[in-house]
Amino acid sequence: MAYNNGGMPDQQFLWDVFQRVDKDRSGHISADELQVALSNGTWSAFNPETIRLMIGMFDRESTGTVSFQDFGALWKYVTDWQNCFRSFDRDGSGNIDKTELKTALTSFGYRLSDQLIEVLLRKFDRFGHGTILFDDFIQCCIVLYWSLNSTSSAPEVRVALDIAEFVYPDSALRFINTTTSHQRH
Ligand SMILES: [Ca+2]
Ligand SMILES: [Ca+2]
Repeated sequence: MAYNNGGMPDQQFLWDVFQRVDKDRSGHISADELQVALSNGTWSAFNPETIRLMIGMFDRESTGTVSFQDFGALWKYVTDWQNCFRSFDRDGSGNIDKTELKTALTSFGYRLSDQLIEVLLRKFDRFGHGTILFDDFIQCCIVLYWSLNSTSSAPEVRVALDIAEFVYPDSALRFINTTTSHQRH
């Protein structure tokens, strides 16, 4: 995941954005509010599963929402993903095809077979176009990251383990254990 370690935007800017996203003025960003605020580049709704994953990451108070205190980190996270997505969308088509996905995952340090790339593409291609949109790309990378960095049995991890089992029957754990070169950039 490409992090540029750029500075945070200033607080006033963030506050303006926060207020626009916080439609009901509750002081917290809910999953629904975040979903409305984000775009995957098409008219289709932003992947609710990606929203859930992101809220969960920045929901330090475990309320199912994100406070202004944590909003800056969330905003930066989304911005970093946008830059990352654009950099891997080599042909500027607004989505990631198989070749672009392979380049992206390789650059993240994942050494995956073409077969597994194909399975990931099918798994996260919500619209059956053979390509992955921005929101699904985030979900794909998060699920992959967690599955390779965790021994927990969270649902997201199970999904990725299922993918591994599909490709490598009887050897999913071996696959997980041997893919150790992944790392954040
Ligand atoms: Ca709200
Ligand atoms: Ca593309």
